[in-house]
Amino acid sequence: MTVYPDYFYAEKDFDKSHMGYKPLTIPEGVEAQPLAVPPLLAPDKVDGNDIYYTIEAQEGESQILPGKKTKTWGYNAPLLGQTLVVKTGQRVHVRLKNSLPVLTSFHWHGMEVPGPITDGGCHAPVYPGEEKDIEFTVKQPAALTWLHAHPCPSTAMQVWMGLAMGVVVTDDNEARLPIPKNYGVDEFPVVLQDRTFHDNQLDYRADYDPMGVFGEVPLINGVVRPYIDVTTQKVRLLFLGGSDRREWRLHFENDLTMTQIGGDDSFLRHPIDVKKLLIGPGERQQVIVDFAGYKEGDVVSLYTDDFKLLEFRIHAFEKDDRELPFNIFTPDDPAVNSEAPVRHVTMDDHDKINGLRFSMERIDMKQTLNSVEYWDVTNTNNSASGMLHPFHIHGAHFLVVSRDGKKPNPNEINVYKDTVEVGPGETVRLKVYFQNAGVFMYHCHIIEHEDAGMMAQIQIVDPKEPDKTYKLMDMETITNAFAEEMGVEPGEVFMPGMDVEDMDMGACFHAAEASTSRRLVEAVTAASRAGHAGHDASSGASHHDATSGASHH
Ligand SMILES: [Cu+2]
Repeated sequence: MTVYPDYFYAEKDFDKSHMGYKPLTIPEGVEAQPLAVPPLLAPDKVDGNDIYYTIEAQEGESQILPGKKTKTWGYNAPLLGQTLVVKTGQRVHVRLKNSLPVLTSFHWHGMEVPGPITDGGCHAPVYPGEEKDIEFTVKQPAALTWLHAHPCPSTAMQVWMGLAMGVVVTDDNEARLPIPKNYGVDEFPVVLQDRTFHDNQLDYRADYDPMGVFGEVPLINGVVRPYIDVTTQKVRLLFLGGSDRREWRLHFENDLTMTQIGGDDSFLRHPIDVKKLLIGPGERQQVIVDFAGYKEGDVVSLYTDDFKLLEFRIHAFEKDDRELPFNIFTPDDPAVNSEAPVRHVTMDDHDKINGLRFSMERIDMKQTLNSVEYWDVTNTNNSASGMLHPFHIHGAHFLVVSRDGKKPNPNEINVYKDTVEVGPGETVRLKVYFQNAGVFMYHCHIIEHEDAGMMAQIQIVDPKEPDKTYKLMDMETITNAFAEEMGVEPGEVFMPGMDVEDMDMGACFHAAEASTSRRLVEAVTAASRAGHAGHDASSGASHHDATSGASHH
């Protein structure tokens, strides 16, 4: 089998080649500890093919560094979340509960569910103290997808606080494959993130950079210096690029080969052997590592660039020489609608799509349900000095057809994806397929870019209901809601880059600052109320009418 020795992207385009890049460090005194494996989320109820869950966004505290605990957010956990496992064909009912002091949303990144409410972008806020019920049928093959907060333009800050969790789809094909699938024993989700700490606390405002925020400390499943105890010959790793800005350039010590078996939304048609793996924000890559050449007591490490990220401590294991079949997945590859023109999407500067910043009430494109179309996605950054922008589409999967008319990377052929890195000056052709109607966002997944407006939306039209319209969120409503929660005037809420006039950049980040704890919110509220004696607290009172589907007080 061919072994691919490189990252498939030009070194000049790597994040480390750019201004503002921050290398990783391990703070003094941090001991190695086992990789945290998020527990599996237990269902509330199972009724035949219907399964019921509750997901609660909550505040908590986490022992990340020695000394003071860090105030963090998570789903049914103080930080990140529990892992939700669903099966293809299942009808999934989820009660979304917001116990945070601010509004949030629950976005199913990689799940092909209807938009815009179930999808959980900015049109589907769940207000503090509220619950909202959604349901969907799992219509896709086995893969690691994820749930994260997406209340634009506060997505980056909420993800920074910890709101991200794995959503694993399983199916019969996966069950048949001779691959490790004993969760937490030989199969591990690996959520790759980075954070900066200020006196052990997160402070998004202090670290903000509109070009994308780098954290200085690695956080792998919430652990700074993790190791895995290897008790089987083969280990399966489900990597998730969960950082706001940082790319992960993974490779093993001693050039140990990784067999890549999956991408964002499916297995690959054929496994491939790689020495190096670049994972951009939002992307997922799935590999099997074979430790046959190691013995009890050995330690072998996974690096990003020259930084040691994760240790594998080898224990005694039984031989496992099961071979993967040549074909591990058969992607559907339906014909492209020949009547549809090729769509052209440009990613411009660090804050625009097709020359425009995001507007919540503007539909930028329409596509017919179940129609497969070509999208040519161009990164218009200067090819000498621009950056990779990870392009993501909600509620869809795509096949990567070509890069500048040439063959795509070997690990993005014949695999379903929803996020793809596009190099400066490069055009990537995608075959895009939506199997649910609604309004869906597409955007750069450098989260600061998306919050700044590098985002647009498409309406997927069911020919059976050609005139259907959707109630969309608007800037005034969401601004008033944030302002009310923070106890500040609407004009003082920072909405980066969106279609809002007269916003004072200097007054930004009340959101980031105030949201770090309820106490702080209360303090800010009290201070603000004292400072604005005439403030009318009812100014945001109409926000609960903004979307259908929200439960009521
Ligand atoms: Cu970008």
